[in-house]
Amino acid sequence: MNAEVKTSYRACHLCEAICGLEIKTQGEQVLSIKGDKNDPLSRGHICAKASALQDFHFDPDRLKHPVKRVGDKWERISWDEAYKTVAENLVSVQAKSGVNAVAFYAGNPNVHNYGSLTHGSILRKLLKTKNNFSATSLDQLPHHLVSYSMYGHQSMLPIPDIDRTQYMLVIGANPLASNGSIMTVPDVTKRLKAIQKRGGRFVVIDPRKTETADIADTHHFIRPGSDAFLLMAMIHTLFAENLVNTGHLGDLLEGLDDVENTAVGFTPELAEQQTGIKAEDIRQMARDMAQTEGAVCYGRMGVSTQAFGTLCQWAIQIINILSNSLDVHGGAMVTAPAFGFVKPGENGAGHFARWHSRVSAQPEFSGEFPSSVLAEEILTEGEGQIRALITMAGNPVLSAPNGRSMDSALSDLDFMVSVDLYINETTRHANIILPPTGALEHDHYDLAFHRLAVHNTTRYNAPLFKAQEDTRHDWQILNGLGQEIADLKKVDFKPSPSPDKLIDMGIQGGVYGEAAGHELALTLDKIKEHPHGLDLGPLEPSLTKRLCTSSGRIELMADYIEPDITRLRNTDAKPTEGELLLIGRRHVRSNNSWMHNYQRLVKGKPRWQLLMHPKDLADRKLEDNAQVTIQSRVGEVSTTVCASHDVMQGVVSLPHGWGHKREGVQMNIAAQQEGVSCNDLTDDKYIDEVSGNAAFNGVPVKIFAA
Ligand SMILES: Nc1nc2c(c(=O)[nH]1)N[C@H]1C(S)=C(S)[C@@H](COP(=O)(O)OP(=O)(O)OC[C@H]3O[C@@H](n4cnc5c(=O)[nH]c(N)nc54)[C@H](O)[C@@H]3O)O[C@H]1N2
Ligand SMILES: Nc1nc2c(c(=O)[nH]1)N[C@H]1C(S)=C(S)[C@@H](COP(=O)(O)OP(=O)(O)OC[C@H]3O[C@@H](n4cnc5c(=O)[nH]c(N)nc54)[C@H](O)[C@@H]3O)O[C@H]1N2
Ligand code: SF4
Ligand SMILES: [Mo]
Repeated sequence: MNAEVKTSYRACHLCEAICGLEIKTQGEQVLSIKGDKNDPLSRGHICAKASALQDFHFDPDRLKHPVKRVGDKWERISWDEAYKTVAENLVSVQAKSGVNAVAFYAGNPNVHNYGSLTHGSILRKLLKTKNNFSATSLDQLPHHLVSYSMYGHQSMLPIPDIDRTQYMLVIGANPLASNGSIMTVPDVTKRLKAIQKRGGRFVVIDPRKTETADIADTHHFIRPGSDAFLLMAMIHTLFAENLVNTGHLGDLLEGLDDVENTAVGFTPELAEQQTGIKAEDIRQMARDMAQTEGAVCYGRMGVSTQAFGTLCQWAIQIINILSNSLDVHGGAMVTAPAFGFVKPGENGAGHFARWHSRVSAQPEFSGEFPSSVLAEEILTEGEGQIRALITMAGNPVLSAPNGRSMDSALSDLDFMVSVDLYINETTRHANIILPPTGALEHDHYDLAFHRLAVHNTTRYNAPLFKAQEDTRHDWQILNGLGQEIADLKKVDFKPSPSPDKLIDMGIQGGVYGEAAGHELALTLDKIKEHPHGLDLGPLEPSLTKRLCTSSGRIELMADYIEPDITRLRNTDAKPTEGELLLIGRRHVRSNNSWMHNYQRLVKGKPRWQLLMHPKDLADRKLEDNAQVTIQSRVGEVSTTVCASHDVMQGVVSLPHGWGHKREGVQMNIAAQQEGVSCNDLTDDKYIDEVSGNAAFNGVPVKIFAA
């Protein structure tokens, strides 16, 4: 007899858009995956990756049980043996070489997995190492640092009110491919087009004419890494043309005069030389920001992962503040989530530069060092050298700058354990891999992205399938390892309750809970009664009541701003003769380094080539489709070049996350894909000098026939 057809609703966890899905199953079979039309946030939208959730679930390459590396073979071992071996090795490395000899690297999918978030601190608390790293410093660290300095909390991140804005300036983001970031915005195409339909405009600043730029009212090419000149020139214009209007924030601003001083000399004419955008266009963007009611400036990866990443994110906040675009409808506002509502006294505000890394003295942020120094901390001998590593849901060999040095660093360790689903470029170096269950086998509540969404909603996602026998969820692995380490160290340990219990407490104690006197009196059980999610209303101004700074004011000028302004004044963003500037690229059918093992997503036209302007090809006497060698300070790779008018002259674009053809990678389909790793070229010494965040964009390279 055939099993019954079952319809389930859950959010997709693959990217920040958290689209609601309607999934039909019959027994163990997936019949269809569609958009959930009744999800109040995503309204039925999905992308091509949603269907691949089933490929991931059924992938024969996905690990289900712990494995141990013996020579170049992997052997299945029991969970007990795995926990024991891992704990013994970590504890003995610390006993021999000090607590900091064990390092921890947490990758991006942790943020998409609530059990990893609720239980993530278990190992850190027990191991007490200062060598913590994560994908944050390959990405959005400047956003957190700026929010921490200005608003007093690293998670006080103003989000564009895309559904009400009349003018949106998008800098270094390509939401049509990424589906939005630090702006949870499913169905972004419709929402951007809606701006135009209601008579508004949106403008894109990007060295490539992206999918997003294609539908924008205006697109300006910009020389990679030069955005700080553009943004400072906009600030300059706002003051020079008397356009500053700080609205209801006026009384709360600390250091406004100093901001004006920083902008002295950053004329639109200087910015034109540096960025390639006409001075008059720069002035007009400043005027549009100031003169449009409900305007917002939004900048993401492209401006965060560059040499002035922090200064750019700071300047974006300043532009919003000066143009009456912060904490107003149509501008940028902070969200009101059911869990993790940021307010004074809230945990995890952050701290910065309290200590520094051993080898190159990079600052910690909230207890983490920038991942750009992980390899050197392993490879450089001396007291405090890292000898053992835990990776959890991360692939730094493909995702960190100078991936080849990361690769050799990992093979140099005394011990490595990975909590991961695959044997990939990074985890092949592990001694033990502990695989968690897949997303469809556990429940989920989105801890991170309701907090960053353009509209307040909440939803609980039940598991679709029962976890297979003898498998463990990420949070159970963390509890299991924690217990074993605690036993060896002879310290007290109480396993953390399941994530749903922790979330329920947070929701009940949150702003929609009974404790706060809210009429909804939300509990997790009440949220469960709404399988499509629950609408909690649009974003509303609230920042003034929620500032977490000790002064209770908006601190416009952190200590690090002035020195960085001086650095900018002494910078020339133009490349030297013969060099091109390398940038990255995302595609909607890919997701960082780990979704190339599903035929459905990799089929069709290859998407890993180097894009280059025809004029730059001609200058080098190269043909379209030729095999070229790309050389940077740290390495070289050879790949196919594709002529494209969509990249600015002087710029080349290569996506990250490829380069799977390496010995020992056990991802069958991925390993058949051509394409090299962009991070074999990016430079671990090329960083945002304030935060240490990786500067993936604007890396100088030379290109010639292979
Ligand atoms: N399909 C897909 N979706 C994803 C991901 C993925 O890999 N694939 N990754 C997810 C993750 S982890 C993140 S963080 C988000 C990122 O989300 P986004 O920030 O939207 O990411 P990108 O598509 O990389 O957009 C960055 C843009 O900046 C441009 N750029 C490069 N250099 C510069 C510069 O110097 N100045 C300016 N102004 N622009 C520049 C690039 O050309 C690119 O179009 O996407 C998430 N969503
Ligand atoms: N050149 C260049 N480099 C970049 C970027 C760029 O734009 N250009 N983007 C950067 C950005 S924004 C980011 S966020 C980083 C990402 O960097 P990383 O987080 O290091 O890399 P991912 O590719 O996301 O690797 C995810 C890993 O998690 C595993 N995984 C997936 N789901 C789960 C799960 O539920 N549990 C566990 N335990 N493991 C899981 C996968 O198998 C894979 O090994 O890359 C950065 N690197
Ligand atoms: S846009 Fe993101 S969340 Fe939505 S279906 Fe695609 S991968 Fe999933
Ligand atoms: Mo990211």
